[in-house]
Parts: sequence; C-alpha cells; structure tokens
Amino acid sequence: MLRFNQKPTAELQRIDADHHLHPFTDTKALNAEGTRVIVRAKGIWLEDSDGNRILDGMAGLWCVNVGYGRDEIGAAVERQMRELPYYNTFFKSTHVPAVELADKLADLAPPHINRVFFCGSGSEANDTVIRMVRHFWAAQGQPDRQVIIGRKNAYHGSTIGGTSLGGMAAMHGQGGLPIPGIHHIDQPYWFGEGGDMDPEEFGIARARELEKAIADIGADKVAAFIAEPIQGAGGVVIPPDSYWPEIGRICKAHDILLVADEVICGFGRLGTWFGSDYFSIEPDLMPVAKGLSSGYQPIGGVLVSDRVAEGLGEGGEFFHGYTYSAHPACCAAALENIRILEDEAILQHVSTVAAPYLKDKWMALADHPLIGESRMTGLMGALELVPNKPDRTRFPEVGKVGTLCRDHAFRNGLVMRAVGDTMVVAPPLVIDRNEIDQLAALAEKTLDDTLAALKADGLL
Ligand code: PXG
Repeated sequence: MLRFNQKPTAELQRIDADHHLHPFTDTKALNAEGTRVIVRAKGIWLEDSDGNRILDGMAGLWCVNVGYGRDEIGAAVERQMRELPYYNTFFKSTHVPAVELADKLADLAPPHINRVFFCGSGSEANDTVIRMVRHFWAAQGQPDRQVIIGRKNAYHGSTIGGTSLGGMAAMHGQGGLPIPGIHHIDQPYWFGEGGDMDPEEFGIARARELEKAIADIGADKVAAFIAEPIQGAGGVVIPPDSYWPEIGRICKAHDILLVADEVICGFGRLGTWFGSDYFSIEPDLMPVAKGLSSGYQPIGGVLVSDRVAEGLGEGGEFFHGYTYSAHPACCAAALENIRILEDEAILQHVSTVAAPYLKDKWMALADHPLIGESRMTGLMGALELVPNKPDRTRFPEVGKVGTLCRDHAFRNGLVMRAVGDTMVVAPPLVIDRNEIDQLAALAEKTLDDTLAALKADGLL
C-alpha cells in the first residue's frame, strides 16, 4: 500500500511540485496550476483523486490497448517476479520469457521478419535502429551508407537518437540536435500542407521527396528511411493511399532499408497486428513498444528482417545492448497482453466494430463550425480546428485554441490530446459501442464549449 494514498489532492500536488520534474513540461507553468492526480483506472475509464471519472480517449499515451484493470497481466508479472525477477541476455544467456516472446513476435510479424532485439522503450528501439542499420551496412562492406532519412514532424522518441530521427523542430532546438547524418523530408500532411493538390497527387509528390533526397545525398551514402505508418504525436497524419506504395518502390529501387516505426500503430491500433500490414508496407525493421505490453510494463524491441539479421551476423559482435533488454517481468507482461489480444479477438473487434462505428461518429463532427477536417483510420483520429471552415486557414496563434479545447475536454471528463490546433484521439482498443457514443458526445460538447468560449472572448 502506498504511504501517500490517503493524502488530499492539494498536498499531493504540493509535494509533486516540490520534487517531481515532469516530461515535456514547462515546470513553472505546471506548478502554478497544479497537476491532475490519477489514482485508478478500469477499462477505458480513469479516476482522479477528487473522484472524477474521465474517459481516456488517448489510451494513456497511445499504449493501453487492452484497457486498464487487467489483473491477468499483473498475475503473470507476479508469477515471473517470483520465478526469476531478473537475468540478463548478454554473455551467452537467455531465459524462458525472452525465448517465448521472441518466438511469438516472429509468429505475428510479416513472414520475412523472424528476429527481435529487445529494449525498454520506443526511444531505445529507435536508438537501436540507428546503430543497427549503420553497422549492417558496414558489415556489407558499405561503411559509407550512414545517412538516415526521416520526416519533419515525425516522433521517434526523446533520447538523443530518437529526437534526431524525429522531425520536431522544437526538440531539435534544445541541445544542438539532430546528430550528424540524419536528413528530414516533408510529411504527407495533406490538410496542412497539400495546397491546391489533390490528396493522391500530393501523396506521390511527398513520397518523391525521398527519391530527390536520395539523389542529392547519393544512394551509396543512404542507410535507411524511417517513418511511422500513421504519424501519431505529429497529429494523426494519415497519408494518402498513394504514399506508401511509392515509398516502397523508391526504397527498393535504391536498396534503402525501410524502417516502419510501429510504436503506436503496432499491436492492433489499426485492426491489424502492425500498421505495415494495414498499408502493405514491407519493412526491413519495425521498432515496437507501447501496445506490446499495453503499457503495463516498459518494454520495446526492434523486429528485424532475415536479410538484416543475417547481414549483421557477418559483422562480428554488435556492441549494443541494455541491462533491461528482454527483462523477464516485462516479457511476461507482453506475452499475457498478446494472449488477451488473441483470445478476446480484439483486432477483429477494432476492424469490424469499434473503428467503423467510431469513424462514422467522428466524420459527422466535420459538420461542426469549428472543424475543417475530421479523419480516422483504425482507432486513430484527428479533428482540425479552424476559424474559417471552407478555406483551411489556421488560427493565427498555433496551439492556443487547441489547448483551450483540450482543457474543455478535461472539464467534460474526456482526455483528448491537442497537437497544435489538431485534436487527436486513440482510445483503448476494447472500447465498446456505448462508450464510443459517450466519446463522440463528449467530443461534440467540447467543441460546442470551445466555440462558445471563443465567441465570448471575441476571438471568432
Ligand atoms: N516512436 C513513436 C512512433 C512514438 O509515438 C516513440 C517512438 C518513443 O517511445 P518511448 O517509449 O520512448 O516514449 C513514440 C512515443 C504524445 C506522446 O504526446 C507520444 C509518444 C510519447 C510521449 C508522448 O503524443 N510517443
């Protein structure tokens, strides 16, 4: 039992302000306002320390795929903790949960992917990607293939490697990133950047930026291209249908390794095991994390194609690994999580029930006067907030209205994320029809409240 469970909210907030530095936070501003204290959760519902029930439209941070309160996962972790709480997988050792999870992942991944390198998070997975693709090419006798091409506004994590691969300008602005040898091309974000182009034509144009970058840098210097099947943290950027096939063609034509960052899209979010299955992408590497354990334990990995695994094998020792690579308790959580996804047919629930039903309701929100576009694929959705519906222009101060809308959502008992002036949702995959009705109703009320507040302040 936690010693602090009985403390009042204000005291928890004070102690938190005194001692806890939060991720991605302006600490001074947060401490002036006070944190929200979440005490428990069940299914898709959070409860805060004041007893409020909140619908978690973000599945934690895009990760609690099987929903909260799954005692089976806790029990599996406890069993493993009693049996073998820790052992490493360095120095000629392995353990049962690592063997079993690796076998399972090879089963779920596309046929040409049969190996996994384990780590503790999505960021570590992407740091592994950088080291792995560069070493792979060196082992092939092409040590000059070092450049990795990513995309602007992509998110691949917050370590130095992850931040560098990602295309978040604000993150690069702190601490002199990206590291050398990373190049960024534009994203396939039609609503924000498509101009007068038709979406499919725009998809091809953005994919061809990869071909141009390869030509400019020289194919003999490019190691890999990395992208999320659907950009999550960037604002649920769903590429036009033309985009991924053209990217695939370009990577093959120039023998560039294709890395599909599956940290959000993996493990059922699009109703398939991987986003790559949904878009028919043929990746060489797939970093995974989040939904692998539904966030119950911190675990990530890089799923590796036969070609890359065998190529690496020619390079002698790969000097890379983490103390917690294949942590036994985390592997046990992931295995139990995957068992739940399979036994409860949760992917089928997403593809045949939850995603189509939520998409219907979500697309109807496009009629709201504040919404310029609504989009949804699988259980990843976005709403573009605009001041003037027909012409796709944005509010002058990016993020102000998004933040206002997010605050109204919380007040209404709904977690939605604001990415600038784009509202995003990615609920737990187990959300049922009745809960989808509630999510949509809360989102609509939130838009009405935001519109009323903007009018009251003379901003519209
Ligand atoms: N790749 C992708 C595609 C991600 O979305 C990471 C890698 C890094 O994973 P770790 O486990 O190191 O955090 C992510 C993480 C947000 C938000 O606010 C998104 C993420 C993390 C934190 C916040 O949308 N995605």
